[in-house]
Amino acid sequence: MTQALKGVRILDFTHVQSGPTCTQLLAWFGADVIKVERPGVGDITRGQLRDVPNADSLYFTMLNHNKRSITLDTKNPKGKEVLTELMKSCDVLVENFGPGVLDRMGFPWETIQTINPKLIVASIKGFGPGPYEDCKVYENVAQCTGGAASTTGFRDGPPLVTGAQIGDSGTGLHLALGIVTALYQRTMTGKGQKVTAAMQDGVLNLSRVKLRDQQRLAHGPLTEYSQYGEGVPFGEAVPRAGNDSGGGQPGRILKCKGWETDPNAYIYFITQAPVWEKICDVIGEPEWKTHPDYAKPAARLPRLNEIFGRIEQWTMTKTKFEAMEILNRDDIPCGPILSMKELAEDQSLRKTGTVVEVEHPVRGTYLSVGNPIKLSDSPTVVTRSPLLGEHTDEILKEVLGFSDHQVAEAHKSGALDPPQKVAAE
Ligand code: CAO
Repeated sequence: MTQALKGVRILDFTHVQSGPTCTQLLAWFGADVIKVERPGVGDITRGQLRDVPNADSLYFTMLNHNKRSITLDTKNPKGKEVLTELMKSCDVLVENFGPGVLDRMGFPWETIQTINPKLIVASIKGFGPGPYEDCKVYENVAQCTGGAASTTGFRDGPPLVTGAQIGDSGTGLHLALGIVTALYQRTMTGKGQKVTAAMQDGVLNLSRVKLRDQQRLAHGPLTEYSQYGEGVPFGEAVPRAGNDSGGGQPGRILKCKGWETDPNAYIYFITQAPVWEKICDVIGEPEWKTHPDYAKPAARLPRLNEIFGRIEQWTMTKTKFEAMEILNRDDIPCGPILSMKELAEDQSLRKTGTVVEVEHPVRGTYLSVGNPIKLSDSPTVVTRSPLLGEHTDEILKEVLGFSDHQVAEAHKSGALDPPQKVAAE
């Protein structure tokens, strides 16, 4: 079976997390992704948060599967020449350099268009045009400037960032969609175009429901927020809502059996209106089905703390998995708080390829998140990340048609490292 993006070649100029997540997805869908790295150094994440001496870090390996690596000093004249040839041979250039880097390298959009008018140039920056466009940005800066941090956490605590990398991986996902869309449009226009995704914009897009609530505030209190039931007045901006549900069905994180010693013995419980009567039966409050204070969703809103307190009395008598099983028999939406340890050991995620074991010649076997997007006609096989410059000669010969002599000349110029030999595979 062939893969969806087979035949598409990506010039991958990305580093750290946001860009690499995008190109990794494209590689998983079958694109030939050529990662261009600085000689001697490579992507900075290769050496960050190292757990095994001299091995590429998990940070790097988990973001760069299914790619090939070429080292190239793009500030060296020979390096620029090779880069120009690569631009001619690729369909998409993806980059997430700091603002202005590509221009300073000598490759502004106008120049790239003359090199290859069909090339799609896809970029991630921290901000779009505006006061902050020249700023460098990392994950948490994006979470803070995109509206996520101000709406995450508890009302009486500081803003919080989330462990989910919505600024980096979230924007990578946005960019990947932009790229395949531009590829589709190119099939009709024959032309490349610029695709940009700003991390602030990506985070704001994912925080969309909070901008919804910002506007609802003008028309009255946000009745599904617990502070409404607590009689705490709302201010001018959307407050932090703890674990309140962001949707129309109130929900909370509740303690389960063992919470005193297990930091993850909790369950998310949603009091979905269509199953309210079943909830009343399960928790042992059948009279709430008809009681005017509890029977209808609107009546329950000012009493959410009391209601969830009562439900929690029940969840505390069950483990999170027992509660999940009992509640799902009645179609009551809920979800146990799963630790990373539990997810790593989850056999169903292994079966679907969402969690995969990967072999690496230097670090051995490690776990990774595989492709979370499943295409029935384009299966993903996760292969290990490349060593720094592992495919330099292969790419020069196979993609650019260099002879052995030309490859030797390129190495002499100092623009590239000799390719790394894979020790034992
Ligand atoms: N050969 C020669 N030089 C190279 C090179 C290569 N192969 N690859 C990169 N460089 C050079 C660039 O030309 C640049 O040089 P100048 O500053 O002289 O123009 C230099 O490396 C630094 O590039 P950078 O600004 O992208 O890297 P940084 O480490 O200083 O900043 C980051 C990193 C992530 C803050 C910045 O790239 C950025 O803001 N990117 C956009 C937003 C983004 O994606 N952030 C998420 C990162 S993940 O949390």
